[in-house]
Amino acid sequence: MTNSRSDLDKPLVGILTGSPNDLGVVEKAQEQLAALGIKSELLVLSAHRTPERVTEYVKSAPKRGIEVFIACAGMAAHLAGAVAAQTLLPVIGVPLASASGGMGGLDALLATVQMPPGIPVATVAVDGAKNAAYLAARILAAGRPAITERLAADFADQQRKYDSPDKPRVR
Ligand code: C2R
Repeated sequence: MTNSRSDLDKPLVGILTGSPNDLGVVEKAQEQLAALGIKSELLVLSAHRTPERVTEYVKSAPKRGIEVFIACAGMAAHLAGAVAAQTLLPVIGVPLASASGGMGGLDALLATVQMPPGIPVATVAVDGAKNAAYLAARILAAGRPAITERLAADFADQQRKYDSPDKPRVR
């Protein structure tokens, strides 16, 4: 790893989701990464429905420069765990409140977060696609000052937006 990498012209994050029906939520991860100047690739792949394709993708992605996976799934959400089982790259899991039913995301949350020791999945909130992007950006920021600068600017924006010391609520 060099001290300052300037490789932001190619995808660094691989975003996977279990169904085309998830895309409305999952696209928020890709949008947030783009807002931070990070390219990503987004694919519909399923550990249940297309397991060989998941393996093929996870094994080939690092050769193309992917450094972090974001895996999103609803209901019996095995996708993030199946990815983490086949790579040493960091895997961020996004449990989804599936449009097709289920238990409002609690099913997917438990399936994603309860990984056996040694096979970690960094799990964000139900439908937390945006935070998955922020977490991926923080991981990628090591050695990439351009990402750190964008994260810092975004952080400052949030503080400005939510901090209102000049407008106390008085009752
Ligand atoms: P459909 O809407 O396509 O029937 O899928 C998807 O993420 C989706 O939320 C229903 C739900 O099944 C999820 N799914 C998984 C996996 N593949 C699809 N949990 C997996 O591999 O874990």
